[in-house]
Amino acid sequence: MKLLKVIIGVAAFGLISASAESAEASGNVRVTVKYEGAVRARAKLDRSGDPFCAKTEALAETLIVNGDGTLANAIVYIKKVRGKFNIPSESLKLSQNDCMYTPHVQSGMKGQTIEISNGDKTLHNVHSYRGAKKKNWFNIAQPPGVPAKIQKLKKAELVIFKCDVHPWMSSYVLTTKHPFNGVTGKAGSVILEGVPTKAKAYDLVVWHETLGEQTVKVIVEAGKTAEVVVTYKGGN
Ligand SMILES: [Cu+2]
Repeated sequence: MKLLKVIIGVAAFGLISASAESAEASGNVRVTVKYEGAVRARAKLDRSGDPFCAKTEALAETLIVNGDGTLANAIVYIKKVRGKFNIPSESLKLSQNDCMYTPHVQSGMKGQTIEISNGDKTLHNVHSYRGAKKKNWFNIAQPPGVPAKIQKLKKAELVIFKCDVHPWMSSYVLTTKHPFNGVTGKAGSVILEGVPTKAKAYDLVVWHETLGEQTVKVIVEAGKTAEVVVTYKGGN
């Protein structure tokens, strides 16, 4: 009986290592996010309520279209990827400088920590909301000079950070169970590298804070880079 168990154990181990080997084949996905529609100048934020914040000017970040028609601050991620992936030991960083959250949008992995700091000579109040239902999460005051708050991002979800003192301040952090996520910047595209190949197409999600979410299919082939273009249609 004991021997039989050992044999079954070895057979199961053989299966696991075989599937791990096949999972090593991977490819890349390059996602370019475009915006079609009228582009208006970004509004200047009214920050007169706080004398410290009023010293500097800042523009609204709700829609940032690059000069080449691509869209910044869109989160790109693959919905589900099988396998276990290492969680980066480095914290995500969220700073409050000149009364704005920087970065405005970022992505990381479930289980990663985020370090929230205040570099301003004014009080900020970090109020966070998590998941699709925007459930209240932690809410802390950060007066000038306090040490950074380090918080673990325990779930794969979207977290929104707001400031109860300054209503124009907001930041978005999306975490996934794998590392295949990113945020478009000035270049308007993201490369997801080393995505395991799969016989069927992956669901690829693009999210933007005001333009919403789109899901497209992408097939990842070994050693190749799949090119995906996702377009948001804006108003006239
Ligand atoms: Cu604030």
